[in-house]
Amino acid sequence: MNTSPNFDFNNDFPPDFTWGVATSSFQIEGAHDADGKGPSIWDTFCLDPANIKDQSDGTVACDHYHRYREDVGIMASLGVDAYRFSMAWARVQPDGKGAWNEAGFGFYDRLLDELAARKIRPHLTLYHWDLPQGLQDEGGWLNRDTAHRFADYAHEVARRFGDRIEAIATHNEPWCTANLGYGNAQFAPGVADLKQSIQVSHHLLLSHGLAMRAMREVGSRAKLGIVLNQWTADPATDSPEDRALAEFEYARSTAWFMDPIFKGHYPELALRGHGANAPEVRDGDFDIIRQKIDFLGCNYYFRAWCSSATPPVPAPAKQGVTDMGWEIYPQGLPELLVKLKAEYPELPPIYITENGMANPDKVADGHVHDPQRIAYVRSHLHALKQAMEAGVDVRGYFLWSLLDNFEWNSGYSKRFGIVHVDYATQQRTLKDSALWYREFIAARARA
Ligand code: IFM
Repeated sequence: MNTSPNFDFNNDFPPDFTWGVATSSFQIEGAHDADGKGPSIWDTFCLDPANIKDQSDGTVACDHYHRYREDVGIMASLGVDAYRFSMAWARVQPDGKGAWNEAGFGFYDRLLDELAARKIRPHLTLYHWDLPQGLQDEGGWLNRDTAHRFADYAHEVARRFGDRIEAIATHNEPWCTANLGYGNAQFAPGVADLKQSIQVSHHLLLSHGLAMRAMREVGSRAKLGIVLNQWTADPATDSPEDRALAEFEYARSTAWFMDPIFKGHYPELALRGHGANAPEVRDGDFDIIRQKIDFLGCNYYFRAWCSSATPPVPAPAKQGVTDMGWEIYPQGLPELLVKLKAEYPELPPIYITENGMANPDKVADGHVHDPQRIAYVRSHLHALKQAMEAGVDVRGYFLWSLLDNFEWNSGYSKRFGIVHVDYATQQRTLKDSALWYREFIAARARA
């Protein structure tokens, strides 16, 4: 596949295809204690400088809480149809249970008004990793009760805003919450315990099902679903060991979250592999988890490359790696989507809710030249088109991310935005990729 920024590629996606950009609350909002907001586990995690590569935190981030009008204006100038963002639970319910914070809801109310005024359709994620610290103090996601608190929160948000939002996702990438938050301590709350991480994944899925039920009760017009980070897993060699590793990797990641939602059980291979670390599942849990969803959000960045050798055989990375060190592998996207379609007959319409790359971008003479990102996005859109031509029902694409932002344990050292942010001045500069995306959207096929 040609990945040069200039290879010929027209926007001949369906005319009603949704083009968007994505962000999340903790990564851009800042205003960490404004207007009654409670602390989240990421506020706490950042207090230990050893946790974040550049010792930074989210107290100011992109100051989007105060600059949301400017940021929505940028989106409007790009011509996007939709904006995917998340709500900071601790902003609207400081302790994660009990009293609601009207001032916190006020921010999202104003943001929704601004989006409506610009005709940008909101896609909300309820949970993008910033659990209220108050709930963490009671055991966080390891405590089954947190799933019920999440359902209360989902119900309240749907009741207040459901008719003004196009789509609500319960979770963003629960794999990360479980595996990075509880498996290897790279993310908040910083626990490294395999058994706990697997139990947490079950509580996250349970909370998804409970929240779906709670939001359905409200009966708002928002479409309801979940956002998963997903990948295929390729063996590095043909050896039985590498093949077994790849099968297990797929089962314990992509299938681990898909099977309960669409089949009502965990994948057998992963359960066997987890052995004594398998989660405690109560009677009726899978009935709760297996709710019909209106859409699946798929975040795609890379494939898993599975090598049992020491040292491991590196991924071929024929198209290079991003600034995160992630292999650029657009072909994995259609491979993944076609596989999902074959494996899950009840698969609902899909949105690519995240895709993009980190790049060491710099402003020079008021410009940011990021041909690598343009090539990345183009090649992934080209690949996405192949999946659609193969019959996968994909309705939209959200570029990660609108703005450079707080990249979790990498702090501000990694830039994913199509808009550059100078953190000292909060100056926003459209990168070449933003200008390209604007032209690409504008050239969409007319009906
Ligand atoms: O920045 C993250 C985002 O919060 C979740 N998906 C992956 C992105 C890049 O790492």
